[in-house]
This record gives sequence, C-alpha cells and structure tokens, in this order.
Amino acid sequence: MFQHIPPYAGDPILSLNEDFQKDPRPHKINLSIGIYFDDAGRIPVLESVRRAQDAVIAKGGPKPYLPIEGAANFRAAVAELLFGARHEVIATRRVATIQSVGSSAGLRVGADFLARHFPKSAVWVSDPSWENHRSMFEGAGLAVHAYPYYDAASGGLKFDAMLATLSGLPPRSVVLLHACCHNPTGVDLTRAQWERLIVLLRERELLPYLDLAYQGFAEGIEQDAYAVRALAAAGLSFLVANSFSKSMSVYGERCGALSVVCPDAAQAENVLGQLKFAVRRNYSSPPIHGGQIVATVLTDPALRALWERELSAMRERILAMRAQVHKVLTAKIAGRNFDYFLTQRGMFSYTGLSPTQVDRLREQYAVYLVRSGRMCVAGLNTHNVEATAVAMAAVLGA
Ligand code: KET
Repeated sequence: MFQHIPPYAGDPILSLNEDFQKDPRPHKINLSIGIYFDDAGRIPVLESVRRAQDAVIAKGGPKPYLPIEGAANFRAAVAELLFGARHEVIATRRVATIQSVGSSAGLRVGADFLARHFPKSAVWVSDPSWENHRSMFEGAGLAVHAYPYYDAASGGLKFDAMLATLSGLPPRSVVLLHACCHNPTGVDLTRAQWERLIVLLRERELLPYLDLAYQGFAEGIEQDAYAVRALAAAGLSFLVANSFSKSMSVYGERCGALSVVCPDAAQAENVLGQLKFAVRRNYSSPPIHGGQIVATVLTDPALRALWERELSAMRERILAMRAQVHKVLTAKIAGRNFDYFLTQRGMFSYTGLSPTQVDRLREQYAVYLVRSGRMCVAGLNTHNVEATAVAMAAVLGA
C-alpha cells in the first residue's frame, strides 16, 4: 500500500536538532535550533511560568474543549500584549485574535485563510527567511516569492532593493515581515525604515503579515511590538502571528496566536468567523493547559513583572555571549571583522560560514549550526563559548 511513499527529506532545523541529540560526543554544542538555553546549557523553566502553572493546577477544574478560537482570557491578553492596553484597535473591536497551537499553527491558519479569500495573491518572504515560511505558505497552496533583504557584503539590509521589489507588486500581495529579531540574519529594519516601508505598503495596497516569534529578545516587550503598533497607527489592515515558545520558554506547550487587524468591527467579526472555519477543519480547537499558564503570566501583575525581569535577563545573557564570542574571535583571527555578533539582534547570528564550513564544524568539532550559517547565540554559555570560537577559527582557516 505504501510502497510509493518516498522517505522524508528531513527539516533543515528540526532534523539537525535530532542529529544533535543522537551525537554521543560529550563536548557537543547545540547552536542549531532557536531555543534559549541558560548558562548551564538547560532550557530554563521560568519562575513566573512555574508559579502560573502551579496556580492553574491548583485551580483544577474540568478540561472541556476550548472554543474554536481559544480561551477568551488568553485572546484578550494577547491583544493587549501586542497593541497595548486600551489601544484603539481593541476598543473599536477591529482586531480578530485566535489562540493557536504555537505561532506555527497561527501562521498556517492565516495562510489557509489567505489561500481561500485572496486566491490570486502571492506571498513574498525575505531572502533569506525562516525555512518553514515558504513551506507553510506553499503547503496552503499559495505561490511564494522572495524579496531582497540581507546584504552579505555589508552584513546589513538591501533596503532600497527591498522597497524597489515591493513597490512593483500587484495590490493585495502578501508581504511576510519579521517584526523583530529577523530569523536567520538578526538584521532588523530601523524605525525610520519601518516608516518608509509602511508608506509603501499603504500606497501599493499590500497586505502585511507580521511574524513576531521573539518579542522581548531585541530591546524589550513594548519596544519589540513597535512594528505591530506602527502598522496599526498607520491604519493598515494586516495579520500578525505571535509566539510564547521563546519568550516564556514554553516550546512544547505550543502557545501562540494569530491576530488580524481589520478596517472595522463588522469585517473583524467575519474574519474571525473564517479563521474559526479554518481551525475547525484542521485541528478543531487549541489545547487548554499551556494557554492558561500564558494568560496567567500576562494578567497577574506580580507574575507579569517577574516575567518581564526574567525575559530581560535572557536578553542580557545573549548580549553577553555576543560580546564574548566577538572578543575571542577577534583575538584569535586577525584582520577579520566579527562586529556582526554585536550588531545583529535576537537569538541568531548569521555567520557567513559556508555549508562546507558548517559541516566541518559539526563533524570535527561537534558544534552544530544550521547549514545556512545561522548560529543560535542563545546556545552559547560561559563553558562552551571558548571552544566554539576555537572551532570557528579553525574552520575559518585561522
Ligand atoms: N516564526 C519564526 C520566525 C520562528 O523562528 C519560529 C521558530 C516560529 C515562527 C515557530 O515557533 P512556534 O514555536 O510554532 O511558535 N523557530 C525555531 C524553531 C523551529 O524551526 O520550529 C528555529 O528557527 O529554530
């Protein structure tokens, strides 16, 4: 029956992470998957999350199906996190938010919604982007193209080329944008660049789709919502998928959301209905437990304050690792500029290592990076940063 089924080629990120788990070498270093590890190399259980989980368990109660769109307290807390309390889009009820199974399901439900209601629209993603973006949108039946983004020569943005490409797109084309901590490059738009981009998006009647998977890892929770709020302030309609996997270290609880900002409340109600239709025919409704933990952290003032401190500490530890790997590499390799470690933001650094160099790092030194040259800086710690830099120096021929 299944003889014609080909083997799965594997996923560039998740398969690598599986290979890492199987690697018997005790000195192995995992800088592949976008997970934050603490200085002891462990995935932290945040104290705010642990207390919220205790509260959710203590409350007990039955576990009914959630509504298709998720729990009301979770959805309201997400909207406030994204836009700020009492924001106009919330007050006028023109944002439709669903709780999703990680932001991945939010992205995919949004893609299904677009495929059904914007069938002629193609999706434009940055070159490069998170590998799964293209796969998800193509999986929903949408055509996917790339706009210029990262400039390998300067380590910065090809901003003019990006604008030039986007200004040539037909109206209602979908433009996927990383709201902060661009994956994989760590290169974000400045606020001035967002302002210029927003003018273009509005003039060309494009449909922005924001991916906010790393809120709090660039500058802070509020600051990292800048793009979301700037698009809303400009009166644009757009989609935004956001994740709690990284910001609350709850990867396996699969907590995320999709919000669609609409021109008015009537349209938002219909959009919410169509999102529900997309969910119902897919996974029916989201799980209850993780979302209640997240909602508790977001809405309990003491836990919220604790979470913000814990998230700041994660962000600062990554910055310290960036500084340290920069220092060691600069000392080891003369005449090469490693400033990108200092200027790129979020969990990732785009090292410019070739796939062959990445393979050597893994095979000879047990240091795992994604083959694109992406390094998860959040996997570095005071115990492995020196060894990583030594290995990098070796494959760079120093
Ligand atoms: N968007 C981006 C940009 C992203 O990097 C990830 C995960 C997600 C969405 C999905 O996260 P979720 O847990 O579904 O809310 N990225 C890391 C893990 C993965 O590939 O699934 C990564 O890039 O390593």
